[in-house]
Amino acid sequence: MKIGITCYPTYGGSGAVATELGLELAQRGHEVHFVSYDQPFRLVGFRERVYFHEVEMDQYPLFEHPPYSLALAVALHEVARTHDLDIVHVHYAIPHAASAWIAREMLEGAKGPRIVTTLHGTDITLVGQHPSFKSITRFSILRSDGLSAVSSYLRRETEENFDVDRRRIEVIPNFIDTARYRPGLEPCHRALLAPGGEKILMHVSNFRAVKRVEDVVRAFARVAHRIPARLVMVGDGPERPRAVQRAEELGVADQVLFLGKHAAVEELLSCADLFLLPSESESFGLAALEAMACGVPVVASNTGGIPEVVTPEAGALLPVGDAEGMGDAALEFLTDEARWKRASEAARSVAVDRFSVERIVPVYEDWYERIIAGGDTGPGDAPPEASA
Ligand code: GMT
Repeated sequence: MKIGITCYPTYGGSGAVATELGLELAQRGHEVHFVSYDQPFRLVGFRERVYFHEVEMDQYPLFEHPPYSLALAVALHEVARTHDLDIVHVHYAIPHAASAWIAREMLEGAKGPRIVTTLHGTDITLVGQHPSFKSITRFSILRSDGLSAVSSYLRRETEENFDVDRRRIEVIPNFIDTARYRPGLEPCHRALLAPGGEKILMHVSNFRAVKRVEDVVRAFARVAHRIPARLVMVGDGPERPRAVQRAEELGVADQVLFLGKHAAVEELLSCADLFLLPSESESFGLAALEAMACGVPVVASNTGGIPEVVTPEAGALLPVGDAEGMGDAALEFLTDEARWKRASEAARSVAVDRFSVERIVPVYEDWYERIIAGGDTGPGDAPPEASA
């Protein structure tokens, strides 16, 4: 198959999943064309059958906001036409699903690629519900030939908020390369991160408000006041200054390391003792799955799709905002070696048994094949239902 993939190239779960999927599909013999405004952050090095097409955008003084959606539509149209794509898979609906739809319309009757959209999270739960985006989000996802959501929770949200028939939405969970993300990876940076042999708590995110990074620090402080511990914060974003300030207020600043963005997070995760994900909302929680694959127990918020990933054996789920409860739960794992070991093994098993590349990528291939076999009468050709 010839597959076009569009995603956000920046530090974030949807771009990570899209890139890993593309690379894995290429390894399985498909030709994969990434189309985005920048090289996705996990797309590094040369790979056979993998191409990257940068979306060209001219700056013009009239544009306060350059019309990226249109430039992306042109790029997708061009790549679909010149490479005769079978399928275009867009990750995160806004604006990618609309751009893909325009690109296919531009083929003007010529047989175009099928379009599939994977819903990842805030495209449905937050941004997509804003009045300035809601109708176009609904229109464009209904025009997709296939729709997938990364969790059952997200499918329910889409059904309820966008009035989309749930039978139109496949739940295809995110996946993980369990050979790359594994416990005991070498080189392990434990001695550098915690030179005094302290326990290592870790958080990886894009530090947006939804991640509640101050709660990460509050939970950590609860632990650090009881046992020798270090908090390693990986990633960057608008809430970082608040997290720094909170660490100072709680008297733990010396024990918190802000490492900034890292593409190879597995090198860090595999030397963590506990992962914290106290998000306000999370449709899946890919970062938690990455930690679990490395055998790291997770303490997280009991919200959204997180319970579909973090099982009670692999960690602990607490109400959103209960940072003290999260700190106490973390302490229970970190002060009881047998309990920690059971949770670590359970976390790894969940990742391997339910979310491995080997298990999930063939599900995507089957899905593409079914959609392509559906010919010209896919649901994307049906007129969208009345606006929500
Ligand atoms: O939806 C977002 O906020 C962005 C997106 C991203 O690119 O990081 O995150 C979502 O997609 C990830 C991959 O499927 C999920 O693991 C995250 O849970 C989800 N984020 C939210 O739902 C807040």
